[in-house]
Amino acid sequence: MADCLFCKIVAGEIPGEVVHTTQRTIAFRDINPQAPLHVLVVPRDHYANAAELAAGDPAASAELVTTAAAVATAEGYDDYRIVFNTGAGVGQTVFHTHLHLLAGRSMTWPPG
Ligand code: IU
Repeated sequence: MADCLFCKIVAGEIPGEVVHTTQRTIAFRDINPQAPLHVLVVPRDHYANAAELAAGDPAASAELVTTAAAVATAEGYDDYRIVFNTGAGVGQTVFHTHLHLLAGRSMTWPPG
């Protein structure tokens, strides 16, 4: 998608600090980390949100989660939070599906 920031990171057209890649996903550090570990896992193909990805490419949807788990393990974290924001009303700002992986600090529930 021409104007999608995360499509451009996937394509290598703009830099991202990539920590892990798989056939269907790439994982890179969030530019504004909210925890000691804050990585975004995105599908290589463009889908606007998690539900559209799950409907359109279930294998990639599952691979987001397995990739996040692999990154958490590689970075030494057993406990982590994974989050999909869906819609501007709950804070989604980039409309290319991305799974937030957060770890390394205590977290409250419910989230703010
Ligand atoms: P959100 O769920 O759509 O709000 O998450 C978007 C994330 O993308 C957010 O945490 C930003 O800090 C992050 N991000 C980034 O890592 N690199 C960028 O160039 C931009 C946003 I713009």
